[in-house]
Amino acid sequence: MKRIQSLLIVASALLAACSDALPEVSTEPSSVAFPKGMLWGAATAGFQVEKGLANTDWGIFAGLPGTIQKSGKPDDGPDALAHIDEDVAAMTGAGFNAYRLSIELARIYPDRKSFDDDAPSAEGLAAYDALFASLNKAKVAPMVTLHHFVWPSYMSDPTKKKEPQGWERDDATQVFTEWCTRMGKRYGDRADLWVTINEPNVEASVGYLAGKFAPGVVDVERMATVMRNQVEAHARCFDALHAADTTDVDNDGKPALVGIAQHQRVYEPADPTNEEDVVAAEHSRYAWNLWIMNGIVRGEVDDDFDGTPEKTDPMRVGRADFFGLNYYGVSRVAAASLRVKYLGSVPLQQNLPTERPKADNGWDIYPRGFATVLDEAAGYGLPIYITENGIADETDVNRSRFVAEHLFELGKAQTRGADVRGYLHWSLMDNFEWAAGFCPRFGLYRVDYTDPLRARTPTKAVSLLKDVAASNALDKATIDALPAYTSQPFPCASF
Ligand code: IFM
Repeated sequence: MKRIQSLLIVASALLAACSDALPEVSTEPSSVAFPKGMLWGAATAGFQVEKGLANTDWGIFAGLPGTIQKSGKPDDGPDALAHIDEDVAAMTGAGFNAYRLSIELARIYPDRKSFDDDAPSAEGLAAYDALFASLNKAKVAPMVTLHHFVWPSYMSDPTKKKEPQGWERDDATQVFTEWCTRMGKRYGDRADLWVTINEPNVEASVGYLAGKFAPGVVDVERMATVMRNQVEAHARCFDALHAADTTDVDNDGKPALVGIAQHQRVYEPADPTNEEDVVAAEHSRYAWNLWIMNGIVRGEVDDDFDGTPEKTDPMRVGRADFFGLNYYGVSRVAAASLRVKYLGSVPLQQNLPTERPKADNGWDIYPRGFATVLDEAAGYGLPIYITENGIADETDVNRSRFVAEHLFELGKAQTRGADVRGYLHWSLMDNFEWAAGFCPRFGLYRVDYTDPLRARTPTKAVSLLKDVAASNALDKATIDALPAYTSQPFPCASF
């Protein structure tokens, strides 16, 4: 059985490699159309765009020597909570009807006592109330993320990394579930779309294996514990939100839709003719793209990541109303590379030896890979929201083509059966890109960090997205008229 699987893998990898080498196929449609009611918008995360979150693990981590490229300080970013109306006007100016944001636990409950007593910060609540009010007034639907990489320092402290942190802690699931209940009750009358955890796979692997994200741990056992606990915490948060949020904001008969935002990549073998590389790439795909979704959709418990679940947990079955898909590109896997328990080989994504153009952080620009992960996601039979897709492009030479080509793949995937309901570009504006500091500029709106007012300027992709959102369609001719990609020297770090 295993042998047949390997042969199939080799065959499909060869086919994929060949199709990559082929010129654009002539059966390409001349245009794609998107479904009525499609959500168009952009995404951000609290810590990346707000100020004043020093009381978090990332606040501490960013102050440690050598953690952030060019020692960037999170507070020097776009200061979004001081620019709410301006940013919401930027959204409506781009024709958007949706915005993905995160609410920071540390802003609402700055210390452990305030959390335990359920004594939220009035200032913290007022800030998010104002954001929701502005969005609701502008008829921009919020999609709310409840955990985007960041814990309050009373839950995770990178200066004490020998102790269990964040999701490793015994009380993490209980704290997170309580957080979900409280936010569902408070903001359920303003939001119907919820993301429990952003990119659990990235938080676990980069924070607990690569050591490049808070809390800066390098330990595969701890990484595996984090992932197991994230699945359980997501399932409990799913139930808590459904119990707490019973207001149907848009009157569609569904008070709350709850999902997770997965960072999906294409995992390709370093050498597609080498069976070991093919098997290693397939295992990476399983560990990073499928393991969590299998856990929360089918209830699979595969604690040793070997691809054969030990059991099914009924309390985790069906805990996703949608698949939140973040797509940026491709990773390569070589069987001979660093081998790690549970994961096998460690995939690489920066400066790959390929002909593909590169973004400023050295990631391959690979719109065809979007088709691969969309088809993979469609296999779960859930509605799909693109919760992130974007490019680091300081000089604004590649973003428009990047957006257009990805949207074209999205349109084609829909005709193959992917039920995509929304596209939220990463990001609305330039922001703090974690360990890479302010180097990568992912913003649709460029932020002038030298300006005390942090002026925002639209990049060229804004008008392109606006046209697509207005017509709910995209012509191939529009893409053909755009300049070809330019690979820049990539000065920015990557995870
Ligand atoms: O900036 C991040 C975001 O926080 C999570 N997804 C990937 C983005 C770009 O690296």
